[in-house]
Amino acid sequence: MQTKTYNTTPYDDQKPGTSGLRKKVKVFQQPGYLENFVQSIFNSLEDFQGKTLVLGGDGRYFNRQAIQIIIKMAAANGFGELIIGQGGLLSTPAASNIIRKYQAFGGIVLSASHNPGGPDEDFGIKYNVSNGGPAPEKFTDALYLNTKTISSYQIAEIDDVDLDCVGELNINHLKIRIIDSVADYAELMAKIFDFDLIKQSIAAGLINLRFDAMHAITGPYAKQILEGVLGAETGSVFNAVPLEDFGGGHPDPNMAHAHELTKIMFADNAPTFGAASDGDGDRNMIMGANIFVTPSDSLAIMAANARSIPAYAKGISGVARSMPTSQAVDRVAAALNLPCYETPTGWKFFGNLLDANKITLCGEESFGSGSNHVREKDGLWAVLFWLNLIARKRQSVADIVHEHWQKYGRDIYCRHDYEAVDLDIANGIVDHLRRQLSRLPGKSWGDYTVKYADEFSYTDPVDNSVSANQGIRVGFSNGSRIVFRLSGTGTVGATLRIYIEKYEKDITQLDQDSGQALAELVEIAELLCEVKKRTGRTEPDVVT
Ligand code: G16
Repeated sequence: MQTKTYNTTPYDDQKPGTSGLRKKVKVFQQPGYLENFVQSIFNSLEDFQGKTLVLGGDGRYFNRQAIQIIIKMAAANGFGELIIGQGGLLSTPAASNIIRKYQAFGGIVLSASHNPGGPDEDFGIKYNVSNGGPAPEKFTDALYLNTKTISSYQIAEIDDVDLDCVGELNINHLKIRIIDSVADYAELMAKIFDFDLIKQSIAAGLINLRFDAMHAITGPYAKQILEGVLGAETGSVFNAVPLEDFGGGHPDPNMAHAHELTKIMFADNAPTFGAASDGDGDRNMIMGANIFVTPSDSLAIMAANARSIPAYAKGISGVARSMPTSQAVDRVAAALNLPCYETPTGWKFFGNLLDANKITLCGEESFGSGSNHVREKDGLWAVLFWLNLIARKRQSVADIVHEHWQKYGRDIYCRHDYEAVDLDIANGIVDHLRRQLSRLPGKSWGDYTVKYADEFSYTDPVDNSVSANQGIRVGFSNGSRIVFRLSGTGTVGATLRIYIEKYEKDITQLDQDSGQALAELVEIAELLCEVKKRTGRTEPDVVT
């Protein structure tokens, strides 16, 4: 195989964010832009020659072109085998499973997750290591350094590969395997959950479900598992065909973007269970008839009931949540005497804890939850967890949630996002918050007295690496919290996220409207950060 070396010059904007590099498609289409980043990944790796690389993406616009380029670069750089999802498609959790199952050296996942797709929208790329999880910061820091000094990249002069036919192809020393995107993942799910029980509950009408695949990658996975294997009625999975532009929507499973599902679940005679997943299949939203389960509550409920699920029947070793996720799971951990870890935002921070078996379950407020079965969050896994739980408990989603609140209290929660904020203004807000930290403890507004105010820093208990500046926390003496941080996944300006949480343990107050319950804290948040004053905006772009 002939390979060719191309000279290049660095781009200065290739610093990976919370989950890889996410930019507008047009940025990725600049000459050498994708190639520079991919070569920088390879330049940051050692001893991969002759080994296996997994490759797949969420099918968004530019997925196929990017895959053909990466195949040629992986070939030129000396990988021995490429495992690629049919059509270039692999959900993020499925890619993680394939890396683990076939003991690959690593994988490249192409996705901008819940961000919109299309020629004028977003694309993304990240590298996952041999445990199947996103590369840790040590690697992404080295990768970024490589992007700043890169001077050439290598391409093999081979034809485009037919991505649509499952099978094998050998090109000199390189084996290329195109695999069924769903089969290995479906097999894994059948090992974790009690599929017979779920199937019986669906057949008996105890579970009547709707799943919104949002025209994204989970469509084929959910069709095969929920309808094909578990017998949900045909059409239960809707928006099931993955489209390059997700049908023009944001493939983000929350009530703001999954409005079709939300309408169905809040109608009279709503189905008993509703769920949605995102662009690359790692996020989930859980709903019951006339109820939305916050991701933080979902994690806590999973932890409290893990023994109901075959794979976790012997108990779980511990739990973790990202710092801005509500403290609901902490209460479960305390009651069950389990270790509970608070990590920075980003699934990569759970990897070491899972590998060291310090935790079995983990999750984030950003609609993500998962377990030690892969090293990514997993949307359909969460859906199957809930279905298995409903089938075991023979209770509605609302009853499961209320029973949980009665036992542990309720962490009333919401997140306000201010998107595409001018970078200088956003940095000004963070600086303004930072300057107040030392003066805040002891300060009161109504019932809220600040107990602590700090900037979150995390020391990984496994490798002792330190991640500083991970968001600002203001904690109150009554257990409430306000957290501020800038998103690491946006592609335009800065996104300010404000996370607001109030703990309610009075059982007569558990059903309060969250908007009303959190109104005072929302006002305090504005007094602290001045986002409305500094941006001239009157409300957040998205409330979840
Ligand atoms: C990614 C990360 C998550 C993180 C989320 C939001 O998810 O994997 O760990 O919680 O981004 O991050 P940020 O608040 O920085 O925007 P995904 O689903 O976008 O890959």
